[in-house]
Amino acid sequence: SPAPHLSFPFRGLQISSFANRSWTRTDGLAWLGELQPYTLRNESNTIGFLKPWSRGTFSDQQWEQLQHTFLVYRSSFTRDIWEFVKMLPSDYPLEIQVSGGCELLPRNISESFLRAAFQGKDVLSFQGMSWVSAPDAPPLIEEVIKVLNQDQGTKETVHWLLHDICPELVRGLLQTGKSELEKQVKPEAWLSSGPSPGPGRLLLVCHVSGFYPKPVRVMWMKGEQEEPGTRQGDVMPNVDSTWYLRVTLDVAAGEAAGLSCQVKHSSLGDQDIILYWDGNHVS
Ligand code: ELG
Repeated sequence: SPAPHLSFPFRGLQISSFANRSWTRTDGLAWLGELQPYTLRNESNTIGFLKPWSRGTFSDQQWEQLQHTFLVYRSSFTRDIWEFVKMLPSDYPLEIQVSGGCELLPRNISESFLRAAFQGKDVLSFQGMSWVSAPDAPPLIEEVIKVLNQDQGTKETVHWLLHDICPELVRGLLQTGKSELEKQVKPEAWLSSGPSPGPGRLLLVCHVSGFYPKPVRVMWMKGEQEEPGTRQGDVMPNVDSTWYLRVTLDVAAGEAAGLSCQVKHSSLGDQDIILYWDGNHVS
């Protein structure tokens, strides 16, 4: 079965939309592995704790300080962009996405990153102690970088957030959120037939739903052999932070009997789910 998660990357995301000279909004959210502990909506001046364990091991006073840092940043960032727009040839609407975070690695090491995209393309990142432009960023980004690199105070704050706060936050969340992060929820599986792919052909559908965590392996089998025509859909979210997947196989109607769908998931241990196509699934 796929191995259970051992590492939980933390990533904070910022989405800023500038529709025109006066309309803008910035939303923030953060993920730890597959779970979302925080939100910071444009309409709100407080970080929303979405999980009972979101506080981690930080004190109320530390949270007040962090929240203050993000609120100052949000308004400064908006002001900055309005200034930068005057330097750039670009016109509204503008979309800026910033993502940053960290991951704890073995031996007490942690790895951090921060990067930003402009109109959907990477433009800059923070490396060590300074801002650098992305490989094929438009030349004018260099002007933005120059301005950003002159602000020593901000660079120190970014470094502090990435290399001190982030790993410490994650260490706390791994303790307070342990049982939810490491939970194992078994999938249910069922078979159906899909729209016929053509005359004399059947579309066999194997549905797998309700599992956590996300890694799963679902195969159509003939005996011990994987059917090469197996097509995996995308893993889709259910509303309860479990996952759903469908896997299909296009076969000649006469060859469906004896095929089975096999599901491997960490919650099942070695007890794979195996469902046999018995011809009663035709809709
Ligand atoms: N500095 C106030 O990123 C992603 C988390 C970053 C947190 C940075 C927090 C620091 C901050 O808010 C703003 O700085 C003044 O006050 C500070 C103390 O509160 C210090 O004393 C500092 O020295 C002083 O200057 C500062 O205004 C800063 O510029 C805010 C935005 C910085 C920033 N910009 C950014 C821009 C990030 C990603 C992408 C872009 C541009 C993308 C390209 C657009 C065309």
